[in-house]
Amino acid sequence: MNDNPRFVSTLTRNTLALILAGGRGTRLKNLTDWRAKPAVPFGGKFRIVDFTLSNCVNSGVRRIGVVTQYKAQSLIRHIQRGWSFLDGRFKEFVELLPAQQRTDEETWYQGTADAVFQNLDIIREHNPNYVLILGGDHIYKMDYGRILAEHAEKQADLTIACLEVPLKDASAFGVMAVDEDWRITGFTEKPAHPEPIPGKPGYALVSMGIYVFNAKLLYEQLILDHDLEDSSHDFGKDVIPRMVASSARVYAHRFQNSCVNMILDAPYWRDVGTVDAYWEANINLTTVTPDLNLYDEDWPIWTYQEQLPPAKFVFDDDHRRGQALDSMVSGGCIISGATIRCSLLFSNVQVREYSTIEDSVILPDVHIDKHVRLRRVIVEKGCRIPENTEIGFHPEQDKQRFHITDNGITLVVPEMLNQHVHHTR
Ligand code: ADQ
Ligand code: ADP
Repeated sequence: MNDNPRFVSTLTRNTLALILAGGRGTRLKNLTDWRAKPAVPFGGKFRIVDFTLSNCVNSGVRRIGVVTQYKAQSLIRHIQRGWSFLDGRFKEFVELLPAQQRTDEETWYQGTADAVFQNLDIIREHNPNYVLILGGDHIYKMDYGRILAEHAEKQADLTIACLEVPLKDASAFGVMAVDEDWRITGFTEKPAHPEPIPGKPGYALVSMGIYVFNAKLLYEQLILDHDLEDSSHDFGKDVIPRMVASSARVYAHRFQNSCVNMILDAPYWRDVGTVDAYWEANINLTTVTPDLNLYDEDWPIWTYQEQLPPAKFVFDDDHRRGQALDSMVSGGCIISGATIRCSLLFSNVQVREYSTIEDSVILPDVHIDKHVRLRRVIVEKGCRIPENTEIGFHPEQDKQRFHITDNGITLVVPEMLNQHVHHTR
């Protein structure tokens, strides 16, 4: 390890992070009808992108650009409200980089490399030594100082964060081969038949879509790529395989959690990109020992939150108890004579008497009337669930109105209830 005591902080201070937050996230179905995937609420009070942003801030990488594209309004508003605390006097900022503004062409960003290329002049103005490119779609805690340190020590041109996944899942990722020094010797984006790790059959080494580039080399590579007619202008498909095939020094960095206590907090990196994965990751937080520790004081997850009163649990007129068991209930909620089990309630959810909610994820500003039963349901922001509704008990009937996944999770959005919500928050 380099013996300069300021080694890591010098690296993080000289880094510009770019969060690619333009992905559409179609597999989240109606949850991304009105917002980009990074803006989808997660964990009771956060948005998905808050995890990547918090990783940056907690790592000391505090010059951050967020590249937006698809349905960005909700994301932009969230970032403006929640992430303007960084202080320009310390050269810290979160800057929004919307598509369509920096180009003469009438096109939006093409691939991920194009999204960065189109912001090249802005990146250059900040004059970083390193550019850290991140997706805005994953839930994880990672200290980017470690990957930067490894990058600098190995004198790499590009370092890619990686982890091992079961071979059967590997086709969804960029799959790499490395030598004994972790230098990448092969890289294929989403191969149909991924190669296993030598000596570890059943597993492949995959890219997390997290890249550290030496800034000058990144500029060269993007300009080169932009001029190539047969390029789809994507990091995974074009830029990385080309650099690996050339003599560039491309290294892999093994992902480790930011957390000190590795036993309690095993490495966690989740794509909550499908309705089932989204439900599972949210519900997992309500368990006694969730896979993701949100109580880690050394690694707080920052967000925007409204000032709301604490959750309230009251008896109804018939002396029925309002209660929540094995659940998380956010601020502004009122549970009156209803029972909540194994569920996650975001803010400002009201549940009235004789209702029961089980194994469900309820997004903000939902009102649930009397005698409602919900099981294995995700309810979108702003829904009003009328008296006597049952969802999750009669699949054939539910299928007519709602979206049901292969695992039997029902997604309910206002349009499916014939409601048009006026969003004021
Ligand atoms: P994917 O996630 O499939 O694979 P992609 O769809 O390009 O790649 O998305 C990467 C990130 O960029 C996402 O956060 C997405 O929201 C965002 N994004 C996509 N297009 C964008 C655009 N035009 N403008 C702004 N943002 C955009 C990538 C790598 C794989 C790697 C996986 C890990 O290509 O090699 O294994 O990530 O999840
Ligand atoms: P978020 O909760 O993610 O911040 P909002 O629900 O506030 O997002 O909506 C983001 C944008 O999409 C707003 O412009 C809002 O008016 C619009 N929108 C959201 N949901 C609906 C809907 N069901 N019908 C019509 N417009 C909607």
